[in-house]
Amino acid sequence: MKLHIIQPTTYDSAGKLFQTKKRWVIGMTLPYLAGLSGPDIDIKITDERLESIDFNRDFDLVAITVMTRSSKRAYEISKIYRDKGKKVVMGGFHVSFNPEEAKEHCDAIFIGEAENTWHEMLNDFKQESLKPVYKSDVFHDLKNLPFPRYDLLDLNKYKVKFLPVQTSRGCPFACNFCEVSHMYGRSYRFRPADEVIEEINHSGLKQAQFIDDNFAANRDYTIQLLKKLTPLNIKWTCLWTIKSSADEELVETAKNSGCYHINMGIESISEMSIKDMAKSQNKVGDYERSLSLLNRKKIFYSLNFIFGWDSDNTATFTKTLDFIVNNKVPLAFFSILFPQNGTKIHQHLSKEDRIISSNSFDGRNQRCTFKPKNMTVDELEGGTWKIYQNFYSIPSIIKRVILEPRAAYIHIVFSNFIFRKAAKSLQSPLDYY
Ligand code: B12
Ligand code: SF4
Repeated sequence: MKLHIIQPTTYDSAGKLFQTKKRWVIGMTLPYLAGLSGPDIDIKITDERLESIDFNRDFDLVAITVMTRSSKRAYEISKIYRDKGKKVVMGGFHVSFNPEEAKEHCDAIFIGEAENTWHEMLNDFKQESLKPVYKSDVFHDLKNLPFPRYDLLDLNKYKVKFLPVQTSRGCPFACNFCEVSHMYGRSYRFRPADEVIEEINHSGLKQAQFIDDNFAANRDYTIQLLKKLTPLNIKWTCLWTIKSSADEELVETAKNSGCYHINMGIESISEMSIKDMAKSQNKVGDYERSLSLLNRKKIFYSLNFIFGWDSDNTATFTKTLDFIVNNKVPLAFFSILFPQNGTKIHQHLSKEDRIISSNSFDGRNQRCTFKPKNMTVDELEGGTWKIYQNFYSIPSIIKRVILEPRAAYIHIVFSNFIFRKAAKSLQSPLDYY
């Protein structure tokens, strides 16, 4: 069987398909789905960000992974294939949260994880009896996961060769905007540490990106894993909560095992906004101490912020900018709250009749899809671009970066200039990854 697995691209601010010759980081979803399919299937994977789809090439089945921002393009790709008589299946976060919408655009959808249903679908396809919906009733225990097929990628197209590795799924917290705790559950599941080490060894790469949403949510497991990682002598990066950065022993163990960079969802510097998003594990008063611990341990970090909370107003942007410039934060990413269907924040805004649009068919960056409480839509959208542009302005880069010698100096300087260019042209710096 010939299977084509696709990650659609997004549209840029001028309404064109966003494509680049190279990506910064390697993605996991496509190689992972290929690994899950097993060795008997002839697989082509296409990341449309890097490569246009050859619609004339013949495949038996097409599988598309869908994020909300790429949903418009995903549906277009599906239509082209279905018009040619091909069967198309879809899965991923957007499909799982918007199944009724996605069902209209393909032959079968997957809700949630694919591990327990993917082979059932492949068999059904061979017998020409595809079901419209595949939904697993239980979460996978994450034992014996297949290795992602990185051999199907052209690694020359990725500037930074950090191998994506997943060690856990789910999150014990319940931030009201978060899709992860809905999709993967609040019980934190993790892979056997030895299987993670085996996967890294198998890849032969000396750099890893742990793509877990909350790496270190189970401190004992993480410390055990990091101790096993130390002899491998690799460099690694992860996403964890700012709370973990206050834990001196954890940070020290991370550094000793090769930690290079940590990304954190700090989300807001306002205690009221942190309350609005039910993210009580983020203690605003502890932020500066956590950031200076990372600086002392020579770990480079980046922060993610979300704007649009009921307590936010136009002054929030100025206060946030002052905080991050004064603390010489190396890199930061700014988003507008996106109330995904099914999340608690969506329920709250719907109850107050404040949802304006679903966003699925637009896909533009930094688009506000609800009525903010203390700002207009224009103020929220404009303010988010403005803080991007001010944070990556020359005076800010000089103060935060150029005059601040620290670990990963060249990487930080280089990224700041790339993100400056992106923010100026209203393209999210995250798109460059
Ligand atoms: C790593 C990562 C990134 C990397 C991507 C690297 C790359 N080159 O691809 C970076 C940092 C660049 C990134 C950027 C963004 N990301 Co991101 N990212 C992730 C993260 C943490 C891990 C993704 C991953 O590899 N998972 C491991 C694989 C194996 O799991 P999976 O993709 O979920 O697939 C499983 C199931 O979903 C399902 N499945 C998925 N697709 C399909 C398809 C089929 C056919 C089937 C059967 C099953 C299936 O089966 C898989 C196995 O069970 C996820 C969160 C998460 N936990 O997944 C967010 C996430 C995917 N990102 C998200 C977002 C919003 C973004 C940004 C838009 C952020 C922004 N504001 O700019 C940008 C988009 C940039 C772009 N243009 O694409 C959201 C998507 C939400 C949504 N509804 O669309 C997520 C879910 C995080 C969140 N907020 O909850 N991201
Ligand atoms: S800590 Fe992060 S992953 Fe966990 S629920 Fe909150 S936003 Fe989601």
